Formats: sequence, structure tokens, C-alpha cells
Amino acid sequence: MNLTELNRVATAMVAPGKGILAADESSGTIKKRFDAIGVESTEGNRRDYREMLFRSEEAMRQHISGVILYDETIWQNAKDGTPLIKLIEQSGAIPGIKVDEGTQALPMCPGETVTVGLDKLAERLKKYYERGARFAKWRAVIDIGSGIPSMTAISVNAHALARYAALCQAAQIVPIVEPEVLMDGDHDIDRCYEVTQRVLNKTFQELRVQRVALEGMVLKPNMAVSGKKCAKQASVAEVAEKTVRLLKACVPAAVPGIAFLSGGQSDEEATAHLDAMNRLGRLPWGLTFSYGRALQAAPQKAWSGKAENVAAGQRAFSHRARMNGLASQGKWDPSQEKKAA
Ligand code: 5MM
Repeated sequence: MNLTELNRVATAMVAPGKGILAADESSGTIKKRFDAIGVESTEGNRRDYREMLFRSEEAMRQHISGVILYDETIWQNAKDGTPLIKLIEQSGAIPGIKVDEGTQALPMCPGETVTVGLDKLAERLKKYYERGARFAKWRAVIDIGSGIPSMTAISVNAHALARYAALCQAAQIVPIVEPEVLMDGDHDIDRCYEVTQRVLNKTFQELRVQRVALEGMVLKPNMAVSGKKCAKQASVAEVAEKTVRLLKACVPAAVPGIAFLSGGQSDEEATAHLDAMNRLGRLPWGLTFSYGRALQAAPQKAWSGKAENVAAGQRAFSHRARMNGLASQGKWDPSQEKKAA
């Protein structure tokens, strides 16, 4: 393992003004997104949609450091025969790959899941590296509810995340470690804080036990936010202050960067939260975005599966990428949203 090179890639993934496009929706998830805009989820439509994003010159060159791909996409070619992964490389962004195989019910733990995909992972990573992937992603899902999460769910998911991360580094691939505490539910921000703290502490304990080099990874956490159904929604300032406090307590400074998931926040909320955190002063790590929905909802709607809407889809994507690029430097302002509209 070449740690200097892993650290170089991880640092580039969280470069100031840039962040990660999470375009790694599995077949089930992309179908849901396409259903919402009335587009059939065929292989061709998935290709056309992602090609539209990766050919968005301004967004890709200036605001996107890396793209997380799904297995189908990393082997797909654009309409003109260029591999989609080459479009990403040509834009200067780094290609990455989702390598988990989703979640399964966790035995003896009703309502909880464990993320699977470790079998044959070493062989798969080798093929992805040869294809050009320089980072990978694995998402663990922790739900908050009555009596959950259990220590069992936190522990087995942290163990799997660390196993995955160690395998990635051995294959010269930077692992994005994503332990997502869901924001569904009616819990308040303090409950989210407390659960996320337990999850992050256990995850970093496992990473150390399994000898993962913290300098060669990126963390992709949720923010400390109120549950979607909570009557009292925390303000932007409270989310920023509590999230940064939480991360400072749990994430060693050796980690080069933290790239948040959006988790169901609206586009503008996700941007405002990131911006407010970056305005809080000097932080030990780079703090940026690795958004799926908060980057793609607008371009999906603008495109709606029609070739004549490609330019509008690219404009919508570039706008969100630019807004989040500003937020990653604490330079965003709501008036910039209005100006573009
Ligand atoms: C883009 O969605 C990713 C893949 O999800 P599925 O395996 O469920 O299809 C997902 O892992 C994503 O990278 C993160 O959850 C962050 O996405 P959001 O939309 O929460 O920013």
C-alpha cells in the first residue's frame, strides 16, 4: 500500500471549492428517482442521464472532485462509444465506485440491517482499480426508533465498514466510510447527535483495530439534524454548531476530509448547513459535500428524460454544484440562489 498516494487522492477529493457527486444509485433507487419524473428506468435512459451529468463542463471541471459510480455505470459507454469513466477523468474529476451490495435484515435485531458485500471484495476491487476507480464507497444504515439502534447493529456495521476500508487500502483505493444515521423519524436533534456519536466512536474504534490508515480515507457522515417528522426543527445555526462539535469529538484530525451525505434534506438546506459549518472557523479536516439527492433532484426534474432538455438539466446541475462549491468554502449566500433563478 502506498499511503502517500492514498493521502494525495483523499485530499484531492475534499479540495476547497469542490465536492463529490454521489451518482451510485443502485437499480432499485434510480428506478424510484426516474418514476418520480415519469422516465422508464432502462439501461439506455440511465446511461443518457448520467452522460448528461458527466458532460456538464462547468460543474465537473470547477466544482466536482470525484464521482461515485454504480457497477453498471463503470462499464458503460457514452452514446459515441467513449467509456463514461473516461468522461469523468477528462473533466479532471476522480472516478469512484460503490462496492457494498446493499443491506440485509440483521438476525435477532428486529427492524435493523447490516450492509453486505465483503465476499470476493478483494477481487472486485482489483478489477475496479484496473478500470480506473481510485476510491470506493460503502454505506452502513442505522435507523433511530423506539429501542433502536441496538449496540449489535452499530457494532456489526462498524466492523463491516472497517473490513471494507482495510481491503480498499490494500488494493490502493481510498475508502469512503459512510455510516448513515437516517433522518426519518420524529426524534430531535439531540437524539440524532447522541446516536451519531455512538456510531462514529464505534466506527473509528474498528478502523483502528483493523489497522486502517486514517490519512488515506474520507468520512461520509450524516449531519446532526432533527428527524423529518420532529415537531421542532433545528435552525441552520444549531445544525452547524452541533454537527461540528460532534465531529470534533469523534473524528481524528488525521482524516483528510469529511464529505457529508444529504440524507433527504432539501437542496437549499443541505447547502446552507454546509456553508454555516464552514463559516465556523478553522477546522481540522476539509468539510465538503458528497450529495446524491441534493445535487441531482433539480437536474432530474429539468431533464425529465427528454433529449431537448439536456442543456437545462446541465444548467440545473451546474447551479447546484456551484452553490455547494461555495458552501464548501463558507462563501454561499441565499441571494446567489435567487440570482440564478
Ligand atoms: C446516491 O445514492 C447512493 C446509493 O444508494 P442506494 O444503494 O440506496 O441505491 C447513496 O449511498 C448515497 O451515496 C448516500 O446515501 C448519500 O446520498 P444522499 O441522497 O443522501 O445525499
